[in-house]
Amino acid sequence: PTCEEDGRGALVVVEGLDRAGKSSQCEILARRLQEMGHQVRYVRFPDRSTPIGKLIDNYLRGQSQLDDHSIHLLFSANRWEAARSIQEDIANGVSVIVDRYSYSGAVYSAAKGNSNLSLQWAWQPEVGLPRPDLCLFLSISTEEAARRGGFGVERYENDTMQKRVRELFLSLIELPHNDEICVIDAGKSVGEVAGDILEPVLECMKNVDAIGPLRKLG
Ligand code: ADP
Ligand code: 2DT
Ligand code: MG
Repeated sequence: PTCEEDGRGALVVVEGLDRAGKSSQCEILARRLQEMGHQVRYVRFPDRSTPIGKLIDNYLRGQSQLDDHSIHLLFSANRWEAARSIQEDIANGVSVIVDRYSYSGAVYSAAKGNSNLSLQWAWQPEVGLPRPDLCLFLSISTEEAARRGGFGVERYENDTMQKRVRELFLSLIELPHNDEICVIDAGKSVGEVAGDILEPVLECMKNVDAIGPLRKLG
């Protein structure tokens, strides 16, 4: 038996810097919610399994060079190609936990040193995508994140980029329309962070029917 038989699912996004603990927390959260009897699907962006995702994967691994605008739009297209199935799941009472979404999309592109790509320009392709009911921002300092392991070989995994990304994330969070963002201290232990996340998620899942149908990003 599930608790959502009559209602819709919730769209919950987890955002943050590289090594903030997003993927670990998404897995724990999805498992816990399932154990509680909820229907849950875990989605991550970029989804490297699709044709568009393969182009993104090549780019991130340094196997291809792409114009900054072009790769930016591919990241967005990778969300658009998943939008319908997310909407359908939500309508059918399945909650969808998303590992990175539009905030990463806008912030990483705008953080690139030599691109003239503004945060405002970068946000535009996201307009109209399913709007998260809750966004959990796993907040961690770049120093703390660096202690969790060295940088890998992918693009964006360097100190300058991470510092710019963090600043831009924080500036997005402060925008007045972003009241659905919940800042989580991701510097705590895995178990503590999981506990801090569960509470706002359950609260959100309880309230989605009062919110009404899934909204769109503006
Ligand atoms: P992300 O998906 O945000 O890049 P991961 O969940 O992959 O982060 O975690 C990155 C690394 O940090 C992994 O080695 C993971 O085991 C470790 N880690 C995750 N959360 C914590 C935590 N709260 N404290 C210490 N290490 C953590
Ligand atoms: P993972 O390590 O989480 O797979 O991220 N990125 C991600 C963007 O630049 N734009 C986007 O829209 C998204 C979703 C962040 C891979 C890298 O891709 C970046 C890190
Ligand atoms: Mg991850």
